[in-house]
Amino acid sequence: PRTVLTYGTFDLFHVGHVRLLERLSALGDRLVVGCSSDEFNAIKGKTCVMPYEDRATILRACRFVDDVFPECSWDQKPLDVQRLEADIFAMGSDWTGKFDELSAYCEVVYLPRTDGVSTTKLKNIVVER
Ligand code: C2G
Repeated sequence: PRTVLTYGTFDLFHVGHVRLLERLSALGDRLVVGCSSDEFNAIKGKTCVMPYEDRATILRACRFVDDVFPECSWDQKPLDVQRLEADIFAMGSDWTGKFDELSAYCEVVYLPRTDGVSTTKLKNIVVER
């Protein structure tokens, strides 16, 4: 099956994530997501509201996602592409150009981000008591 591979933290799962995963799933028959582990997020300098298990469970519940595995380092992508026999590696446009070296293994695609929504924005919404 034509396999699409992407990675991300997917904290506070929101419509920007859904719209990306929806478009990615339309590029092939199977969409596999490398979900950043809590330890890797610390390396990325990101603090998450939700722990890995919750973020992975939510991703698995998404109709567009076929499988989820942990992303633990920056340099596991070539191995993942080969292990999963991915045909396409794709990310949102904030990553444009950053993973072009993967074109040695598969197609590399960057899709436009969804403006106006982000985990950071959601985190900063103060809930009035
Ligand atoms: N995204 C989007 N629109 C938004 C927010 C995010 O399309 N409004 C996309 C991002 O471009 C990314 C994916 O959703 O492709 C996941 O976003 P994050 O959870 O912020 O992922 P990130 O921390 O960028 O991790 O090795 C790659 C990293 O793990 C990517």
